[in-house]
Amino acid sequence: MKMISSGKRASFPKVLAHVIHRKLKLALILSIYFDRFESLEHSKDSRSSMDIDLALESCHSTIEKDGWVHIPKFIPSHQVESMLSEVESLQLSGKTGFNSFDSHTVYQEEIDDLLPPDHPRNQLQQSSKTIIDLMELSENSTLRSTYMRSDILELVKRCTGLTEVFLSACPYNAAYYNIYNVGDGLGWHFDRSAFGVNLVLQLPGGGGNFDYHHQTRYISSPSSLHSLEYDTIRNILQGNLSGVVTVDGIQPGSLIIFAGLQSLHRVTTITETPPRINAILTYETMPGQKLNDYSLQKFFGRHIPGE
Ligand SMILES: O=C(O)CCC(=O)C(=O)O
Ligand SMILES: [Fe+2]
Repeated sequence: MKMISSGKRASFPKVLAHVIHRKLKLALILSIYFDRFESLEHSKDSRSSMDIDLALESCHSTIEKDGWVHIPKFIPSHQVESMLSEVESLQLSGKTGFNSFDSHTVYQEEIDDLLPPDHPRNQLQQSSKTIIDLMELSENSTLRSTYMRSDILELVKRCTGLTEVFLSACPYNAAYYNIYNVGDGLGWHFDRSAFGVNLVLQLPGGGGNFDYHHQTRYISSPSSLHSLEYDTIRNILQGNLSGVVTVDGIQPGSLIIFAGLQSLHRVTTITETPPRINAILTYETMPGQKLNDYSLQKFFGRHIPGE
């Protein structure tokens, strides 16, 4: 994790060595977990299960402390390749996705007419990117099957500490490819789901940092808005990045789980090719939850009739 601002940092080589060792161990255990979860469940290999339990507990405490966890090398490279080929063949077949170039509030809600345009509730962020959504994916899509994997659901549940995790009921944003070309980026925003799950597939040639401000607000539902966080948001939108971290060390195959509903985050502008490509998996805390129409229209170019 890289502090953007002048935050405190432990810089002792020993601490660093310890952290690196812990991270590598975590990555190893969890990448094994990804491939062997089903068989472990059946074989009850107690030693490996114990290692996995420890790794998951460690992810959980990292999320509690920082609001996000980065699991390097989570997806094996053949699966990364398979998803990148899927993107390429979708594009070749004309399913090039929806290119958005739009402004939005950080809440991903309509403007509040009772407040001025420069109020943090209303201030607009400019974003652009391309989304190839779930509806575009074939029945045997690698992303679709990855999204449905019970081991990933279980992983998300245990890392976040949620009692239950459900697949999204949205036919578009449940799982999608996010493609950022040069000049694209995603402005500061809160997500509409409690946790974002991001599979990194391709790094951009330059830019495209994932910046994150932990626990900008404390809320229980996506549309609760209250004044407590306004000062913090105003500061961040004015460029005062105190408390903002850039998630570093990301590589193709990384998995990042983050509390995007509570925490302001953004993707900085991509400055060099190749494009930044990732897959977003949307899991919800309640059955039947869907993305709101505001975000669907802006980022997916979709609308669910009657909503
Ligand atoms: O692309 C990313 O790294 C983050 C995407 C994100 O925050 C979103 O889609 O809401
Ligand atoms: Fe987000």
